[in-house]
Amino acid sequence: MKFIDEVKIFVKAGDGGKGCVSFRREKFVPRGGPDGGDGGKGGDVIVRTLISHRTLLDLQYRQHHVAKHGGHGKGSNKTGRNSKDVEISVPVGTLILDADTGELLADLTTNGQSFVVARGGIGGRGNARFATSTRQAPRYAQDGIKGEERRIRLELKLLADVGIIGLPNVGKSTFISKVSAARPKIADYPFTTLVPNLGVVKYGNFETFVIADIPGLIEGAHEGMGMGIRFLRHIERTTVLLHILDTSRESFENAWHDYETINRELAFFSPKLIEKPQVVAINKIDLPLTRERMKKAVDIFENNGVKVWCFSAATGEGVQAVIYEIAKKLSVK
Ligand SMILES: Nc1nc2c(ncn2[C@@H]2O[C@H](COP(=O)(O)OP(=O)(O)OP(=O)(O)O)[C@@H](O)[C@H]2O)c(=O)[nH]1
Ligand SMILES: [Mg+2]
Repeated sequence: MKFIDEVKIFVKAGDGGKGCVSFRREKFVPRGGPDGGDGGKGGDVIVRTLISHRTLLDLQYRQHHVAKHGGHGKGSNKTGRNSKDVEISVPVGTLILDADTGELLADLTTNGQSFVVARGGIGGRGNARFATSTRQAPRYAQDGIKGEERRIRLELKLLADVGIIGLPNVGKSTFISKVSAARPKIADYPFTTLVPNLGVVKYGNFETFVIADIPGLIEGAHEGMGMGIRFLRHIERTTVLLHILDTSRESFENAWHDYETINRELAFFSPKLIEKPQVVAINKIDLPLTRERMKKAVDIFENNGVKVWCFSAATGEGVQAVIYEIAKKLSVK
């Protein structure tokens, strides 16, 4: 399924129905009073989160959402019908912004949460409402109020507790598939992951947490290199980052250099991202080459005051310790 995390749509609520001008006509009653009913309310356009929705893809194909007008009032004091609301389903974690001003209108973070993006107009009053003792036969009624319309931008920012960062091919997706039920594509080439994946981790007595696997970052990502840095918005709401390193790759020189490259790209995206606590870990220690380079890499980090874990997502060695460290950091947040 295609993953779309930003769309612009046009929404228009229904206008209120017109009030009616009418007079009672009854047999044997020579002059009936006013009996024009009120117009009905136009439908609202409402955005609502639905847990089963994972992307904003549907909305890319349907960009106009228009609710029906309220029914007009009728004689015999009949009120026009209220029109149904139009509901737009979005994933949990969707932000609603005014597309023209950029103003944030709502941030929908729980399932079933809703926000009215365009309010339907109320119906006009019929002439029956305007009768007074001195004016017993009013010949006027109100028009309905116009429904609101606006252009909105919907932006999805996934909700996860932990974000996995690192260069391409370091084993981010392998890690999430090891510790959760998520089954992202894994392959021995860079940029296998093109869209974020979420996985739920249950570890020991710790509370369940959600982990997000995102595409790999490379130097210059902030200038659009590789996959760029746009998808980093999906780890903006995390509490902890798992920073995975791979010392086995062909072009490997220095783990510290790799670590700083990624952190620079995070900083370019947002200062908030770089301030998040990181669990730093070297993957693929099942490979003899990694084992050989491990000691030196760990030393460099320790000399710089950064603790580093070592694990193998393939065999599972050391994975528990990494999860434990993440869970600990999450529980002190
Ligand atoms: N030997 C070994 N190989 C691993 C380990 N973890 C991952 N790999 C391999 O490394 C390659 C890349 O793994 P992925 O999980 O796709 O890496 P990624 O970081 O998600 O890569 P991108 O999505 O491209 O950024 C695959 O061929 C994996 O099988 C490990 O612990 N040991
Ligand atoms: Mg991947």
